[in-house]
Amino acid sequence: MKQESQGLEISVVGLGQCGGNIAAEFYKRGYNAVALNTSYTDLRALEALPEENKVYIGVDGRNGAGKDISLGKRSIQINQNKILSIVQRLLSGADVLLLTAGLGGGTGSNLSELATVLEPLKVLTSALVTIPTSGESSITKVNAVKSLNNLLSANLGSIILVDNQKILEQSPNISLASFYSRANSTIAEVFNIFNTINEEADAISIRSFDSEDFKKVFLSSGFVTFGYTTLPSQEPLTSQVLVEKMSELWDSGGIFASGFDFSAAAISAVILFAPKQILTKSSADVFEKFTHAIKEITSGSAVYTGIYQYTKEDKPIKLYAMLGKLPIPSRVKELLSQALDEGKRLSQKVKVEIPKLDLSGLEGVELFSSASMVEPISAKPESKRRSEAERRMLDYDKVIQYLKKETHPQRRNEILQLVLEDYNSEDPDIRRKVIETLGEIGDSSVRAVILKALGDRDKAVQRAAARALEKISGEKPEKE
Ligand SMILES: Nc1nc2c(ncn2[C@@H]2O[C@H](COP(=O)(O)OP(=O)(O)OP(=O)(O)O)[C@@H](O)[C@H]2O)c(=O)[nH]1
Ligand SMILES: [Mg+2]
Repeated sequence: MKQESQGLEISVVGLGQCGGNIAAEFYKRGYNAVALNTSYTDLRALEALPEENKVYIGVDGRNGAGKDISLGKRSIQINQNKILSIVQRLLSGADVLLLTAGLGGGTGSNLSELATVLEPLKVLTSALVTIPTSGESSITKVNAVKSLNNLLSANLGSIILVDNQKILEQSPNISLASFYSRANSTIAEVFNIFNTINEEADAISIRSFDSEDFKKVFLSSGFVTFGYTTLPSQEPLTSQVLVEKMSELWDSGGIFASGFDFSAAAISAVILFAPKQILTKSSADVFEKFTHAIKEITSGSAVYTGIYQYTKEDKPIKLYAMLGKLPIPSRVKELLSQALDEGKRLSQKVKVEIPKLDLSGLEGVELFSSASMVEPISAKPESKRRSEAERRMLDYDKVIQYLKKETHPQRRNEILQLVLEDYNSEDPDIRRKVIETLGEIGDSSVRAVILKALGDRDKAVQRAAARALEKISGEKPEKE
């Protein structure tokens, strides 16, 4: 967070497309944030984040995990040292790490694996995740419930469940293009409001709710949910109005998953902001009665309170409430039954063999003479120009390991093309790595590039080319 902030120092690590998008929204609000993804394309789209905060963690230079959780898991495992050192370097000094992801994809669904990789940092860690809309695919739903189950056994301070379905219902006519960006800014905004409640410039504290109080509720383990609402400003406050408004907030409002059993909450917080004239008109025991009512609703949770007086009279009364250490909400159980139902149907479909066409009637029918046969399609992929950012993200050590093992010619060629393309980089470090990689894999097919690099404009690249040439053919280049 920004230096002057009084709130918790929260740093965000986003995993997968959704995770990265949410991390970028936090970054825009002054939080430190890093995005990890198996997809170059998705990382490139995060314009708000500096290049060094976007980290490619794919396997063998692949672009995305295609909803395959096991591929996403391998990506995290293979890149665990890289992840750990980047998070340690870029997010040092954080009180809390907030891991963000959309549950359902192949990458973000491995958030519990990421939490395990980051454990050596010994920083309190929470997860903020989205759950899919009812219209999303059965694979997404199955992935989401599996992933949530893994999160339940991870060592987390709390889990915040954002319900994409609820966000969709709140703005049904929104275009798909703006849906995610609207949802993400709401998510980061609501979270930020809670983390900075105590910093409201136009209010003085009567009973303060400080960052330690926030930490107690926020990191109480289990699920956490929070929300805020505005009250009509003219009337004196009564505990009845406060309870009504809060119940509304929990039952329907907000962006978080519904269906929590509030009587199971172990910890709660309510914070009230009101202008002086309202607070002086309201009887002293209103807030006491209100906290008492909350204790009843939550069957005796520990209640943290805050009361703030606005210095400006025209501000609306605001009520913030937070519940912590909650069990699984019924919305997740609903998602589980959809996943079971739709997942089973899909898995049966996948098993059904597609009937073959009966082509016996076409036997002997030749339409072309053998002389007009078209050339077979070349296995060589089209070479594609990669951006400098993509070039920086390729992990050459992994490429070397991969190329040393891979024997399939087409797959080998695809990766080799990626490496060769990077020799076009402006950055001499990248060109040097390319040449070192070519030398390591010892493949004579790349000899021409190494020879070209002997005349590179950078001396270190030239030296690397000489060493590489020696490696692949035992040849020492002649001194000029
Ligand atoms: N709120 C919100 N949800 C998103 C966003 N992007 C994706 N989602 C949802 O998050 C879930 C996972 O999608 P992605 O984040 O694209 O998946 P991924 O983790 O990148 O995984 P792969 O693409 O399979 O590698 C899906 O249910 C999406 O609908 C976003 O920016 N905001
Ligand atoms: Mg993706």
